Amino acid sequence: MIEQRDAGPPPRRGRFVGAGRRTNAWLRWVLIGSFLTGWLSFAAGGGLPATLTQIAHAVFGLGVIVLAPWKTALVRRVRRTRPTGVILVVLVVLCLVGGFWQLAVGWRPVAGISAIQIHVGAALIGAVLLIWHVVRHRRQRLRRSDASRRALLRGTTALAGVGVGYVVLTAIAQVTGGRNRRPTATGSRAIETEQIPATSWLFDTIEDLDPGTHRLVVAGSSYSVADLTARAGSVTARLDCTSGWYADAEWSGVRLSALIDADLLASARSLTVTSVTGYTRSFPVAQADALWLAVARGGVPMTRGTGAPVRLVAPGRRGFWWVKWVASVELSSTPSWLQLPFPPQ
Ligand SMILES: Nc1nc2c(c(=O)[nH]1)N[C@H]1C(S)=C(S)[C@@H](COP(=O)(O)O)O[C@H]1N2
Ligand SMILES: [Mo]
Repeated sequence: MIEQRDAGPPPRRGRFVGAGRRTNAWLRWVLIGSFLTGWLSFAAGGGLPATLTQIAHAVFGLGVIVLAPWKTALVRRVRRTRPTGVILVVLVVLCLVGGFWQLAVGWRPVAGISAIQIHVGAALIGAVLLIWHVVRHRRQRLRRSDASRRALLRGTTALAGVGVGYVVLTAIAQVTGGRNRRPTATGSRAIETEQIPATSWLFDTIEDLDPGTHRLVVAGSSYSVADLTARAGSVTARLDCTSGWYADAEWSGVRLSALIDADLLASARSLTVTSVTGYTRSFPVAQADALWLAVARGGVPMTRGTGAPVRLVAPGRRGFWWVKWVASVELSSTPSWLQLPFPPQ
């Protein structure tokens, strides 16, 4: 629509610049929205928060596609394209392909690389380049005339496009990926318990600990793996990794509340679970009842890649909270929200 109206002869340049300003402004906000909702959807454990962030993320992602023809018309007018611009386009395309691949196919890594890894990797590098790109170009402020009736109409059309796209995407996600593999609220698809892969959040090492000698310290008391095994109960929980798979399993373990004195717990604000690798996550003490130190999965000890001999089971939270190779659980007076939202390793 815009291309036809605005790609006219030079005298109409003023109007063209206005359309360009609007396109760039929209695109900028849509990309920022995609980035932020992507992280939010990693933070959401499930249920309504996950559903809402997934919808928002999809809407922003579709917004990028809807704006693409307008942005293409703008880029065509640029005399000299810079390498960063070209790389930025490639990254946005890679990111979209990764996202739609996960949506339609689910977790199916090729050469050890998953769709979500491409999606997030492209988004992270793209975000840096985007900042560079925006800073480098003269800041285009929106003017009052940018909110004209025509602009509003175009905005409505674009929104309708996004809406239709969302319905189509949801339908695709429901019918693809095989039977009983519909995505959940977080967008993950089921895999068998036995297929649970040894998964690192980023670059953590895989530990090889001796279950016979490994000891862990929980709020000042030292426990062997045998101590925990002797007291273990069972909990069924869903391990839902942000790389796009989930698996339900029955874990054997001990609730943290059963290992920590109630008065000690009441005097603290958070508890910090730390791996022998240094990987660490903190939780509100109120959740001590629903956090488990697990020694077995499906009745057999875990493999070394999946956290043997002791790992955390945190039902309702995404996989990156499930600290593997636990070395210690410490009480702290610092609130748990004062930690990095995602582990740095
Ligand atoms: N120490 C440590 N624990 C960790 C991780 C890690 O990299 N290091 N990765 C987390 C992530 S992202 C997930 S999804 C689960 C994966 O558990 P799995 O190896 O049993 O699949 O462990 C979590 N616990
Ligand atoms: Mo994960």
